Amino acid sequence: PMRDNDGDIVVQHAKPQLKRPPLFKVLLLNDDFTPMDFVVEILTGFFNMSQERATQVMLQVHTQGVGVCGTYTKDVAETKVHIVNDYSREHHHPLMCTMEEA
Ligand code: TYC
Repeated sequence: PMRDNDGDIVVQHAKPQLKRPPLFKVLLLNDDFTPMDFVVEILTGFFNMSQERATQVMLQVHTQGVGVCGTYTKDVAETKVHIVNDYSREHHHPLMCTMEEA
């Protein structure tokens, strides 16, 4: 057992990990070149959206400049951002995906 300077026994309390992890919004940014169909394909393929929801979100990004694809833990959000950006570059589209703390 550990003792302090006076020789008293010190009980070290481990802090229980009860707190929810910080969440991150994955965002799509508008540009003038990426085809609307390609953005809808991204949203259905990587963010589990229906065709209808994906079309709504795509149009929201198109008109407002930015839109939320989903909210995830940091690791999952980072992975989604990388997968989307890699996929867009492979298809020679400038589509930008990023993230911010919710
Ligand atoms: N603005 C694009 C166009 O007119 C469509 C678009 C929507 C691009 C959403 C990117 O994240 C985006 N073809």
